[in-house]
Amino acid sequence: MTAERSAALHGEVVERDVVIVGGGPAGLSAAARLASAGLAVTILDEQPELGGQYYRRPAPAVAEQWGDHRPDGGRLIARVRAAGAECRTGHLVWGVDDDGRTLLASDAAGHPVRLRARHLVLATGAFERVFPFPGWQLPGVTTPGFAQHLAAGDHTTIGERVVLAGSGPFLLPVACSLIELGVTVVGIAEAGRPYRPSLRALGALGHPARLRELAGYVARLARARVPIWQETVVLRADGRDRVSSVTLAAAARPARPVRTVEVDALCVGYGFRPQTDLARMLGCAVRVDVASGDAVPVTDAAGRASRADVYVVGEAAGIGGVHAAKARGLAAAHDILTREVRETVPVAEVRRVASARRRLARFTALTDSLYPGPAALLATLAPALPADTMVCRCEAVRAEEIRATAAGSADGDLNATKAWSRAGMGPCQGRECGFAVAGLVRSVAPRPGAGDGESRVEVFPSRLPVRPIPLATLLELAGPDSQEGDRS
Ligand SMILES: Cc1cc2nc3c(=O)[nH]c(=O)nc-3n(C[C@H](O)[C@@H](O)[C@H](O)COP(=O)(O)OP(=O)(O)OC[C@H]3O[C@@H](n4cnc5c(N)ncnc54)[C@H](O)[C@@H]3O)c2cc1C
Repeated sequence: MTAERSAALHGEVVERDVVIVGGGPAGLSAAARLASAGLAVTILDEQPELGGQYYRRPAPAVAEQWGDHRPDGGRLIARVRAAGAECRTGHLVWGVDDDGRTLLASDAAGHPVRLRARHLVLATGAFERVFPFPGWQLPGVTTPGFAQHLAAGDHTTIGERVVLAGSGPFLLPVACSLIELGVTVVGIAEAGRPYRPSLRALGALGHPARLRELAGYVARLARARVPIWQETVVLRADGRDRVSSVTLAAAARPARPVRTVEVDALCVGYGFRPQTDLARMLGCAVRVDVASGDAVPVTDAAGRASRADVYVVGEAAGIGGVHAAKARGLAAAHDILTREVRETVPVAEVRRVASARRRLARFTALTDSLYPGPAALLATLAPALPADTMVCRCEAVRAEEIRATAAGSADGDLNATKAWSRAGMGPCQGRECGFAVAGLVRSVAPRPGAGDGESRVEVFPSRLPVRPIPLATLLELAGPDSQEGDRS
C-alpha cells in the first residue's frame, strides 16, 4: 500500500504524540508517566479491560465478594485515566500499513481504526510456551497461566486434583493459588533441577524481596505437602471425556515412564515467550536471546528499537516479570520525554528506574541460569515426541507429518515446513505449536554447521493480520467502492 493508497483507506484516523499497544504493567507505566507530562497518549488493548496479564481485572461480582487480588493494578489504571491518556480497550492492533508506520487496528465492534504517532511503544507482553504430548487436547489439560487466571481472577478452579508440569518459577505461584482455593495439587513436575542448594542459587541472597516471595511459595507448598518432582516431564495424558491420569517421565529419557498419577486437571507450560509480531512487522531488528533461545527485539537500555520511533517494553522485549516490565515502561517514557523536550525528567527518578531495571535484569539472568534453557529442553523433547501426536491443533497436523515435510520437500527450512505441512498456518499463527514445530524440524534437519544451532529457537515470520479479524473490517477499511465491487 503506497501513501496514496493509504490515504484512500476508510475508517477513523488517530494522530497522537505517543501510541502504546498493550495495557499491561509495562504499557500502563509508560502511559501514566507520559500523559502526566502533558503528551497526547493513546493506549490500546485488545482485551475489554486494561491490566494485561498480571493486573487482569477481576469480574465485578468476584471483586465484590472477594476483593481485588491486585489492587495496585486498579490504582495504576486509575492514574493512567486521571492523567488524561486516551484508553481504547477492545482494540486489536492487527497490522501495519505499507507506509511502515501507520498501525491498523479494529475497535470492539470490528470497525477499522488507523493510528499514527511520533513515538510507538509496543508493550504487547508474552504468551505461554507450550510443548505438546499425547493427550494434550483432552478437556482438563490447560496452561498454568489459564489456571492462574481462573483461580486468582475468577475464584474458579480448573479441577480438584491437579498436576502442574513444565518448567520455570511460575509453576509455584500457580500451585499456591490453587491450594488457596482448596484444590489438591498432587505434585509439580519440573523439567529442570532448580530447587537444590548450589553456589549459583546463593546469588538469590542479593535479591531479598524476590527471595522472600519464593520462600513464601515454597513454605506454602511444603505445608500442603506438595511434592516437586525435579527433572521430570509429561509423557502423556489419558482419559475418555476428560483427562483422568498423567504419566510422567525422566526429563533425560522423555520416552520412559516413571510414574502415573490420577488427576482431573493438568497444567503444562514452559514459561513465556515474548510477543514480537508487531515489532517484527514494523521492521525492528531482532536478536537471539542467549538464555531462552527466542528471538527478541534489539533495544537499547530505554527500550528504543532499531527504529528510532519505536520502543519495545515489558515482556515483549524479553521475559523478566512484572517489576521489570514496569521499569522498562518507565525507562521508555523517560527517553520519550527527554526527546520531546517537554520536561526534564528529574535525574534521581531516571537513576532510580535505571537501577531497578539493572537489578531486575540480574535477577532474571540468575533465574534463567537455574532453570533449563528452552532450546536445550526442545532438543531433548522434540526427538522423543510420538509420531501420531497432534502438534498443530488449528490445522490438525501431527508430529510425523511435520518431520516428514521438514526432511523432504521443505529441506530443513522452518517456514517451508509451515507452508507445506500447514502447521502454524491457523488462527493462532504458531503461537501454540511454533516452539514444537521448530524443534521437530531441527530434530530431523539440523542446521548446517550447527554449534549455535542448538541454542536458538526459530520463529515463524510475522504475518498480516497478526490475529484473526472479520472480513467486514477489511471491507470497511477498503471503502464502499470495494464493497460494491465485491458484490458484483
Ligand atoms: C497467560 C499468562 C498469565 C500470566 N500470569 C501471571 C501471573 O499471574 N503472575 C505473574 O507474575 N506473571 C504472570 N504472567 C507473566 C506476565 O506477562 C507479567 O510478567 C506481566 O503481566 C508482563 O507485563 P507486560 O505489560 O509486559 O505484558 P502483559 O501484561 O502481557 O500485557 C500485554 C497486553 O498487550 C495486549 N496486546 C498484545 N498484543 C496486542 C495487539 N496486537 N493489539 C492490542 N493489544 C495487544 C494484551 O491484550 C495484554 O493486555 C502471565 C503471562 C501470561 C502469558
